[in-house]
Amino acid sequence: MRLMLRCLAALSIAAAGAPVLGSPQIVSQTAVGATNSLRTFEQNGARYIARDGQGRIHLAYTDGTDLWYVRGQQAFDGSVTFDPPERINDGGTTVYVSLFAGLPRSRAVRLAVSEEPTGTIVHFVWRDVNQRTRYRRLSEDGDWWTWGAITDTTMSTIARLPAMVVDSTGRVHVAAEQSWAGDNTGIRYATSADGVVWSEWEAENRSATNSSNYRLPSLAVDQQDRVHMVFQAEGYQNDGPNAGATWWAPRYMVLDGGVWIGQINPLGFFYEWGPPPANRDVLFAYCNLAIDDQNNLHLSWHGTARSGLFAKDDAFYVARYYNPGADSWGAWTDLTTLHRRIHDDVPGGPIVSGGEDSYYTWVPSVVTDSQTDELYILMMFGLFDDEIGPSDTSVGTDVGMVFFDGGDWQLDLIDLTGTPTTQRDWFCNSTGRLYLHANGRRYLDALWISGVHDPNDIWATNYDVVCTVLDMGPPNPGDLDGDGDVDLDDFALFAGALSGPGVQTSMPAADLDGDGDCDLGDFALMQERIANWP
Ligand SMILES: [Ca+2]
Ligand SMILES: [Ca+2]
Ligand SMILES: [Ca+2]
Ligand SMILES: [Ca+2]
Repeated sequence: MRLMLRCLAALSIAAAGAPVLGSPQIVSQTAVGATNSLRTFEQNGARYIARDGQGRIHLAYTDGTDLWYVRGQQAFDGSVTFDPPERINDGGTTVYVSLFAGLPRSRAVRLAVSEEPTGTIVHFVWRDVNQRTRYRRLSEDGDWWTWGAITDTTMSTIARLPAMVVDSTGRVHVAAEQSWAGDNTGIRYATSADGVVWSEWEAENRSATNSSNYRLPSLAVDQQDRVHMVFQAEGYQNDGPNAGATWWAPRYMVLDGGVWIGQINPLGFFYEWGPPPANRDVLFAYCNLAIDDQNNLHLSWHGTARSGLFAKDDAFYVARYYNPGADSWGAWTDLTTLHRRIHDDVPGGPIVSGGEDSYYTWVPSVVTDSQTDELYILMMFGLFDDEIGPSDTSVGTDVGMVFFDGGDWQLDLIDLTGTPTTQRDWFCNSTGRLYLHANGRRYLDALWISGVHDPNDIWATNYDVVCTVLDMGPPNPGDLDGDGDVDLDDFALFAGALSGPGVQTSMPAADLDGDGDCDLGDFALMQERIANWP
């Protein structure tokens, strides 16, 4: 009964417009470049944006010809400034561009960041105009950043859509689709200790699972430097036993001691992701794999287990938890539908189970937080098919987020961009981790494409490459001295941070409602935090 009264009191306060602990706030939304393709960040199994150990933001994109690198710095007050773009490729290694559904598909460059004794190294891979998978690094040394030579990963022609991770020794791991005339026969793997000398081999052939194609690899490295990979197996087990069905399943492998070892299908024990019924599709696609600080695996993807219809997608999540004593992982578990569309188009009537809306969702990216048990997943959402063509001029899409607060998933999509609903905001990609700034607040970085399609010129550079930095608030609001509790010692620090309404505080962690200042609204929240501290 007491709990109930407390909840009612909280509701009435909220209704009166009282301040609430801050929800995600956009602190920086910057067009860092321009491109001709909606699909620049389409392979969301790879990362295009990362933070280094000193909090600098590194990102890469293509303008349709060249590949560009941009570095950002975040000041103590949370504001972000970006340096001018630097070209990654040279004249002979411009980006490979194709057409898809009549529109440019220049999805090319990915990056990873590692920390070495001399400083940060930013690693890039891309597929060049000659369909070679190229590598280059940018190395910090004192106050200088030095570009290394462009090297060839020696991956067999044609390896495409590379993903990349770097382990704790600085070794670079790259995986890509092995494609021949659109026929994806396997997954290639290339590795190098120095980014110069490469070796490569076939990680696996599609024959291992009786699949017709292997696609869209995503990589993550664990604390013992084993590399985990998930990719899409199209036509898995010959599509299963039922006529007219098509089955895309995940394939999961681990590189241990230089050998790729096939693992159990992460969705093998979930009925709805098993062999499709006759004349239905079960699609697993565009997966994003992440490993958190406890070595737990997190996997998100979009797919059709709810609709059973191709391209009628929802977004999903599954986890695998690490057991440090046994140095192994338990079963894949916690399957969650990250967003639920009302599928009016499903034979037999719409799938409605509460909390749905009319949006499809695609290409989810996982962000873990080493300070809390929270997870954030960014995705693209919209009302139409994602395979749009040149004449589709009014297709609006947006970038959204759902999150797991440590206890439950908060599944209401939060629209992050604030752009007009007629605008195309496509293929959001995020850093793999929240960044805890020295100012006490956590930041989430995302990269996406935004613009309006020109039906008269498909090659028009009509899209902005947008970097959004979200303020996710302090990990433990009110704990200003960082000793884990919220008490009168913290309150003493808080009193010194009071700035007044609309005035930037000198202690960003004391801005509990996330509006930039430290005023009486934050004071009320601080009182509640202290009063309710267990
Ligand atoms: Ca404290
Ligand atoms: Ca204390
Ligand atoms: Ca205020
Ligand atoms: Ca405030």
